[in-house]
Amino acid sequence: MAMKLLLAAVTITWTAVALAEGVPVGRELAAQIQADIDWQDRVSERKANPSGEVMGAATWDDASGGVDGVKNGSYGFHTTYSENPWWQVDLERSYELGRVVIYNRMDSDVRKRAYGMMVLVSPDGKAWQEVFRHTDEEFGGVPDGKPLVVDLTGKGVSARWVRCQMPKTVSFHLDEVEVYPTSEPDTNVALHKPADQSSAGRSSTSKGLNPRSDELSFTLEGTARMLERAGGSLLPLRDQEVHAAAKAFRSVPP
Ligand SMILES: [Ca+2]
Repeated sequence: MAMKLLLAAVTITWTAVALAEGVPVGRELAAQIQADIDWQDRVSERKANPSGEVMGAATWDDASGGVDGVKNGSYGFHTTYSENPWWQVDLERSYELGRVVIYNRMDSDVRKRAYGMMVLVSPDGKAWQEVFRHTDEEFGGVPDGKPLVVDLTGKGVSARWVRCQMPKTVSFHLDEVEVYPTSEPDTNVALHKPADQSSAGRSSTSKGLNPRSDELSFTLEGTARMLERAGGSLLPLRDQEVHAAAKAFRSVPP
């Protein structure tokens, strides 16, 4: 549904731009844009889900449940049963980290799946440093008021990305992850930030948000490049026309 609305917005905006700029558009272009969306969906599914298990949602979509502010003792995200599964959040800028507070799933007897979890941080989303590793002591979440509190205060840990990862083969799920920087110890800077995870499966669910990762973002520039690579000639657009159309598209209110 979101993609259809997106397509409608693109088509309408493109048509408006086309009228102003004199660019020919029509059903053929709309079909190509839809093909682009379908292609991106297929590629992201294959990449995210090597096991072939049916996905309930895209990885970024399910992962957003770990930072949606909903803490109810159930799972906010849920990977497939896989080797070293991970979940991460992009804080969108670097912070000196004070605390990472992790709420476990408590709605069935699976809380031990998260035991042994590692917390890693990264300045760029590529190079990771382990800053914490849980041992076997119990930790809970909302129902018992005993989330795992990873205290990094005074350890000089600065990062933009925070990742939770399991060092074993397991289904990985948590209720919520909160990140508090030393500069604002009462502000959860992870709330509603872009998240992602290693895989999504039948237990993954859509949280109804718009795509936020670069991989899934949709632009007319991207479509034009994709058609060019595919050898298509349906878009005889000059760079400036593509740029103008993309700029107009981005100005459409969400
Ligand atoms: Ca949540």
